[in-house]
Amino acid sequence: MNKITLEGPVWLASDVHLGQHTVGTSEAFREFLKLAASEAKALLLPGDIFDAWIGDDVAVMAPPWLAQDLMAIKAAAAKIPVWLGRGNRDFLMGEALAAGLGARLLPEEVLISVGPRTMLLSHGDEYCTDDVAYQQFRAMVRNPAWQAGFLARSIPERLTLAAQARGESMVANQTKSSEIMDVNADAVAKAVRNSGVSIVVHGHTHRPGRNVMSVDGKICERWVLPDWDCDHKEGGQNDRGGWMVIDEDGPALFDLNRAD
Ligand code: LP5
Ligand code: MN
Repeated sequence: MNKITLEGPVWLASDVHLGQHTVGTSEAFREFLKLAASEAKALLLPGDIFDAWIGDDVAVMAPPWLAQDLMAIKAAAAKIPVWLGRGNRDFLMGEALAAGLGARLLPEEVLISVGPRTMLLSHGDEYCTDDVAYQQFRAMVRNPAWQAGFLARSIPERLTLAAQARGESMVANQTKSSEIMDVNADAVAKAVRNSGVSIVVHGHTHRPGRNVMSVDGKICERWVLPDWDCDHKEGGQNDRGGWMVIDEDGPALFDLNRAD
């Protein structure tokens, strides 16, 4: 498995879900990028930074909302190394996008070493093995032949299909139990055994926190990154979002509302 050795502090954020209508989230994320560029030595973005990525060619004639977000990532990447990982909504991000931003792509699963610790990092959707319908969808859209066929379609066609897929996903999720949409303990244990680490970091499930588990008698930690939403504040809801900082003391999560 690939290993990236980094000097801390390393900052991580995922599941920001930037899109045309996420004005508040986009603004908060751009502020975060500025802060990361001045405070961190590297920035890792392991998936679902975009609500739907339909192909790197979209970045060439990007609509204003997207151009603004891409420029902010590029500005951060001019100051510190930035790594982009693919999530279940932006799995079509490719080398062209990364090169255009001055960033690098993360492998699907990767070991990250910071100081004395090595962690396993991924988006996290691969561990949701109880969600059989999702894993079937995942296998289909990760197939290179399917991707080539999809990318050969026009941009308007791809936008329509992506909107349909997002709509169907939201409907499907309403009928799935919370357990089905979380990681499967055996899948995580398998990843721990394969990688040899005792710290796993991922996003995707939108259940931020630190979970302790035992794998073959070894105490392990699974850290989950938060998702972001700064556009639905009705009912007195707070902005939602945050990031992880990994330094010599290990990982720690920071809430967007409590960061100063
Ligand atoms: O993303 P989220 O949080 O809603 O739910 C995910 C899983 N859903 C997905 C689907 C993505 O949201 C769609 C992203 C589109 C990217 C654009 C580019 C590619 C376009 C593809 C066009 C076909 O990842 C969801 C999980 C959940 O996480 C928790 O883990 O449960 O899984 C599903 O919803 C899968 C469904 O159960 C079955 C498949 C629904 C999609 C069907 C697509 C049909 C396309 C329409 C074409 C006519
Ligand atoms: Mn996801």
